[in-house]
Amino acid sequence: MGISDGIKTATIEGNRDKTLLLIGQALDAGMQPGDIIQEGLIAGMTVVGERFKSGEIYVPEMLIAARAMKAGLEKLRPLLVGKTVDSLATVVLGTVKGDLHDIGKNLVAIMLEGAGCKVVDIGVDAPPDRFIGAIREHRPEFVGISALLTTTLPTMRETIAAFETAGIRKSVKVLVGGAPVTQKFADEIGADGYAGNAAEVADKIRSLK
Ligand code: B1M
Repeated sequence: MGISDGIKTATIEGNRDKTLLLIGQALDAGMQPGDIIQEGLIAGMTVVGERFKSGEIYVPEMLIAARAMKAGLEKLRPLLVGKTVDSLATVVLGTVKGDLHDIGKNLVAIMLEGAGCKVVDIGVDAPPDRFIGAIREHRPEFVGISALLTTTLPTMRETIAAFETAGIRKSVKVLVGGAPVTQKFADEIGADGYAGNAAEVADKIRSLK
């Protein structure tokens, strides 16, 4: 079994210590952090999602796997972020109200910091008012909204509508993303941009600046 398969299996099992140990070994062997995330951690989470969907595992197992993945991401964070200057843009980033998934958002934050953005992370289950407060306080050029549930997609629309009502919509560019989000949906709700994965978000920001 290859080392990325080992990381994938350790993530599926929710074995935090083994995930961290194998990530260390993968780095020592010269594997790139981005490949470790893609072929190990995300590959593992994909299997976890499939098993949950088929009723093979339940929420607690999903949580334990998420904990292993988060620990792995934190270990890799310094290598991905590096010593960049916050010069590309300021981005307020959060997961929409009603949605507790934050691994994808955290990965977006890491990739944005790595690309030289200042990220203001407002966390999960973020109501429109929390976004609006952060926009007023930090004056970002961009706002990133993440959603992982089909049931929280309408809330993404409501969040953008709340920016209009608060009179701040024109002061920021809104980017949306997350597994159920599509370019078509982003267009429908009046977002300025959509990114399919964490790596694409920085490209989107560069193209919209
Ligand atoms: Co949840 N969950 N979950 N879950 N969970 C999913 C999303 C699900 C697809 C599983 C499944 O059924 N196959 C399903 C949603 C189905 C749907 O709506 N269509 C689901 C469900 C149903 C639920 C609950 C309702 C379960 C329940 O309680 N019965 C519940 C909801 C809780 C809530 O939010 N209110 C729930 C809870 C949980 C846990 C708390 C146990 C845990 C989250 C832990 C955490 O995040 N701290 C969890 C997990 C771990 C998952 C899966 C297995 C993994 C998610 C993940 O972290 N993936 C997930 C199945 C899956 O995705 N395979 C599932 C890895 C991550 C890197 O990918 O988040 O997609 P992702 O992020 C990507 C892109 O989407 C994109 O970039 C990232 C990386 O490239 N991206 C952006 C994300 N945000 C972006 C923003 C951008 C741009 C790109 O711009 C701003």
